[in-house]
Amino acid sequence: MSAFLSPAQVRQFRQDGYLVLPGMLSPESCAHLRSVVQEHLRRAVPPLEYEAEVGYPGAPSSLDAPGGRTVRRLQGAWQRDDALRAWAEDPRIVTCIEQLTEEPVALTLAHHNCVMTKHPRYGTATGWHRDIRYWRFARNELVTVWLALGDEHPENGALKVIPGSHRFDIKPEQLDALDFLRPDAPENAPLFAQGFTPSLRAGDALLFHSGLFHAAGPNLADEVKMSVAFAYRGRSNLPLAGSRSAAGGDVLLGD
Ligand SMILES: O=C(O)CCC(=O)C(=O)O
Repeated sequence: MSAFLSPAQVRQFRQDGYLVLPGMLSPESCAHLRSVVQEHLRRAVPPLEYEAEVGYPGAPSSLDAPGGRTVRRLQGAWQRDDALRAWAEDPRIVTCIEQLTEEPVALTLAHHNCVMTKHPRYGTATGWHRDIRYWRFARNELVTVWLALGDEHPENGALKVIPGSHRFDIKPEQLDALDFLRPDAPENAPLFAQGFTPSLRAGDALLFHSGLFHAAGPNLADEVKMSVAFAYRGRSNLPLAGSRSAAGGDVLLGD
């Protein structure tokens, strides 16, 4: 198996549950992807998910309310555009995921597979959660690759992570009905205190484990924040039959 990550980076991912890979895309490639995203937003190319549909606290109450058509996700990113597909299948990313899963890999089309667009004003915060909460696979061992198309920082709603939290045992009472860490549970206060915002510049990729707790704030800046998110699994980590994870299909990579 070829290598892109150093042994130290693989150890760091196993320990912390995330890893930043700086400069994975050139400024020109990022600018091209941003222009693709802007054009798809302008033409409202489906499939789209709106803030009103996600329904997080502070979201517009309906599609017809002020800000109701604020796009949260351009879904079907792999199917949407050649440049997005090329990024999803980038041989460097495939090699990284092979190293982390220690086997050949597949891209899951059911989850993420989107461009997250966090808009000023109507783009809402996301509570602390593990992506695996609504994914159904044999093992909690998927890896999300989050590509920043612009700089991400706390002011524009960058992702925060709790390092090492993919290894934490969490009691049911620490979670709400949607499996977010409850803000009011006393046991969660020390976890929130460990929250950390990895610094991401345009073209950097953040890899994180499907069991890592992460969250994000609202966008208090002036420009839309755009991030591409794809999720990968080792090929032996199959989606459970009959689940939404299985229904979305996947793409075998690295052949
Ligand atoms: O950008 C955000 O608000 C966080 C998105 C996220 O964590 C998710 O959709 O799983």
